Amino acid sequence: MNQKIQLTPSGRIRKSPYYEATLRCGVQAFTVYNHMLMPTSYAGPEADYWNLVNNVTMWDVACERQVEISGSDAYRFVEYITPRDLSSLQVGQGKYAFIADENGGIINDPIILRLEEQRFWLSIADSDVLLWTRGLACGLGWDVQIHEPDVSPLAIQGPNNLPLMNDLFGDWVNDLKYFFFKETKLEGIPLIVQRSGWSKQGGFELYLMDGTQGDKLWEAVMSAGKKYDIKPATPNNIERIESGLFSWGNDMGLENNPLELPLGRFCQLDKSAEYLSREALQRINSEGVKNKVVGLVLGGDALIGGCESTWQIFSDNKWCGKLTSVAHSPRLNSNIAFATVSSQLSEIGTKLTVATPWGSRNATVSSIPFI
Ligand code: THG
Repeated sequence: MNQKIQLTPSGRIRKSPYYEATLRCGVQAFTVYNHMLMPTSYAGPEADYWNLVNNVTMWDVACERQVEISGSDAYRFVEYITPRDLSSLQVGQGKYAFIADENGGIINDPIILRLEEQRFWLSIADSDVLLWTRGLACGLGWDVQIHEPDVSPLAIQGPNNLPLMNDLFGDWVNDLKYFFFKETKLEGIPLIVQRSGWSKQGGFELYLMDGTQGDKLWEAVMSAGKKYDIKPATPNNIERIESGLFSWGNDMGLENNPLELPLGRFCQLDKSAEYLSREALQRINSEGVKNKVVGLVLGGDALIGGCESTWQIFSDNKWCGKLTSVAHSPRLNSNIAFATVSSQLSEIGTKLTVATPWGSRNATVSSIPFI
């Protein structure tokens, strides 16, 4: 468990345009996400957490790759892959949506950005959406072109994000509503600026549209951020669990369907556009969902360091699910987690037992978000 391993570099593990900059800033650990190195720690999970929660941070999230869909059937195709109704999605707006297959399985949970009437970006979590959408488009025979553009997001997150954004871009950013975006330039660097980010601390994402200028963008933000004591950081496991943000590949995947998550507002099963997962999801919805993704609070000492793989969950000594993410919340002073459990055990207040690597812990189903 405590043994540190090394990753063998090769062309299959891509480097972000901010890679060199993150090394200069003292990055301590990476994961691999969309076949790209993604920083996961600088000062340590808890110190990074306080920088994010108290101040302002910038994150290399170039691994949130874009899958661009264009062509005369682009809108029809994007509606086809999601149970979310996109009919009100405007040019210049994004929406969070599930991509679901013919069984209702979750392929990914991107933000879908509408760049033109018939041009979209799927800003994806960690799965091979490029390949899946290309295969689907080939089978359908529709007029869509699909590729991965040279786009690399850099996130600015934390309560002091706005004064920094104003210094960088001016006052217009104040009027951007959540998930809306605008194309602009910073010192000649082509960007899309969106009010978004994988935390609930507020902020923006700068989608760099020229990978050769990653270092220049990083330094421009860093030097403007000095005044605000900006710190390099990363998507933070503690904060995102507190905030109820789920991670594809951890808290959900192909074996889950969107109805198992407490995110019903992102599914309109009777939307008018045709979509691939309609039959499966309507059937699951009428038969009843077998499993639910829930929040858990675990008793006992602080569980530091998350889980490397799932932990099993029991009710009356019978297996009933698995814990998929865990952290110790310094603000709540408790151990908080996400888990998938049988629906009949998903009521708030239900008592369960989790088998951790350090022995059994009592757990109680709780509402999400935790904060
Ligand atoms: N930014 C960008 N791309 C991404 C992510 C991101 N791709 C991968 C991953 N993150 C996608 N997952 C999410 C999950 C939740 C949210 C954003 C991306 C999110 N949710 C808000 C919530 O749950 O309250 C708001 C959702 C809404 O109201 O529409 O922000 O972070 N570029």
